Amino acid sequence: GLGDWADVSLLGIPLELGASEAGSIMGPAALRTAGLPALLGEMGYRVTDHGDLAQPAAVEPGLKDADAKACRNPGLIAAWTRLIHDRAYEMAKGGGVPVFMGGDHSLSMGTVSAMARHCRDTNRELFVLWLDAHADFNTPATTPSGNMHGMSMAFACGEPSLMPLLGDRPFVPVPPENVHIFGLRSIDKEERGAVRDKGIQVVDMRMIDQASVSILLQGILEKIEGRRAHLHVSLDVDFLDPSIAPAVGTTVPGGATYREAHLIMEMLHDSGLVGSLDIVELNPFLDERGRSARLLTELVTSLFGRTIIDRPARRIRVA
Ligand code: 5AB
Ligand code: MN
Ligand code: MN
Ligand code: MN
Repeated sequence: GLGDWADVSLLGIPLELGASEAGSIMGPAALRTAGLPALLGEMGYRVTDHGDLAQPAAVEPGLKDADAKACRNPGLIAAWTRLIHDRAYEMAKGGGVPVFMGGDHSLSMGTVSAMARHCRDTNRELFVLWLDAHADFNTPATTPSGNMHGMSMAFACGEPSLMPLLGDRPFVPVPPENVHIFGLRSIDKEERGAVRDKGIQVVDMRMIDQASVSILLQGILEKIEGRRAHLHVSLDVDFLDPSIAPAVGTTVPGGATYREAHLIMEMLHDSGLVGSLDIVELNPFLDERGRSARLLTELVTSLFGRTIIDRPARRIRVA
């Protein structure tokens, strides 16, 4: 986990083809402008910035005709998914903590499948914390929009109709019971049924209001602690309340507050369980003077152990 790992590998993934609103192609540049690599370096991490992936040429996605028609940009998303998977898998093998700077959330098809494959190689259990207003559990058959950033969690859990996107790479699904969606407040009718039937773990905003992020996240971390586990955190900007993070094309009111978001990152750091991170859906074209990019950068520094005052790196028990 993060506690022991002094190396951080950054990769920019300027991808916006999975969303309908253009602009998240600029996400990696905004995170660099906000100082993410430099701040991690100042904190004492050895940071390797692998730069940005270059847009690949479209491939034959291998989906059934009706499914390909229901999706936007399937040939390009398939090409990106394979490229991202290959790079993410190499980064995981190289050691250190990979941080993927998006880019829209369809990039997680590549990153999560790569972490699952790496975990199988290294005999670890993969857990995923999906910090998002949405479940991203649509399929080509259920999508209301055709946007593939709304399908990435379904893909990672092994949705058969989406499997061909990975081409000839070995596909390792994430067990749905290891997936924790946190912050949910917008879900489509058929996603709701799929999430329930698969046994995906969900903390919705109403639970957060009633029980607090602290108690709910602690419950998740306690389930993972003490196992040979790798926790992949996928942070969608729309998890945050739009008043603090306006730079996202899919805002939903009633998101996490500034302190809730920091507390989550601080607790994740103290857990020592985090092995990789996606920062997705940042759309700098919609930002206000860089404030969302700056907030995300701050949140990442909290995840990497920045504290308000010096404190021993351990969990503060609540109950
Ligand atoms: B995001 C919606 N469920 O499928 C769909 O931002 C929204 O990565 C998906 O969470 C939002 O189009 C995808 C309506
Ligand atoms: Mn998402
Ligand atoms: Mn979302
Ligand atoms: Mn979004």
